[in-house]
Amino acid sequence: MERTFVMVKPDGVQRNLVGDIVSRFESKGFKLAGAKLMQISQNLAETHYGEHSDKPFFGELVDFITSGPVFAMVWEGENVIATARKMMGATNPQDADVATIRGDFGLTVGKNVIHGSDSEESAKREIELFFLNEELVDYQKDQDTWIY
Ligand code: RTP
Ligand code: MG
Repeated sequence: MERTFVMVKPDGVQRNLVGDIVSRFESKGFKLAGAKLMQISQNLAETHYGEHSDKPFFGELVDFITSGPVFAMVWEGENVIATARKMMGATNPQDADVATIRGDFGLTVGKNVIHGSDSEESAKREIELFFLNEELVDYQKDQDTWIY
């Protein structure tokens, strides 16, 4: 089954949005495979956002993502990578549809509450970057027979 990396950014943690965000993914039918509250180091931030190292906002992005704890998660389920991105909404919360996470909770692109992997390759890379194998759990949930 497909897995993706999702993280509540420091603004979402400070604004007490972790519970709501976890709840949305649970209610949708996805299964949590791993989760932890953590402080991202400078080095991890620069690696994670490496694709943006040439962008003018790179410094700000690294400062922001290391400015407080994040809530890192791995979610599992059919088509979870694309569906998580849909649930998050557009990068700029001002363009994000209502009923998406960024549409409901964000106002500015610099503080847009949540991150989610944008492709299969990113998901694999980011899960490996943030989680040890033994931090991820493979298990059955009774609800799955009512979802699939
Ligand atoms: P993310 O990686 O955080 O999930 O967001 P994303 O895929 O929707 O957007 P991406 O293009 O990967 O950009 C990464 C993060 O950089 C910040 N950003 N700032 N000031 C700006 O113009 C600007 N553009 C992007 C956003 O916080 C975005 O989430
Ligand atoms: Mg991205």
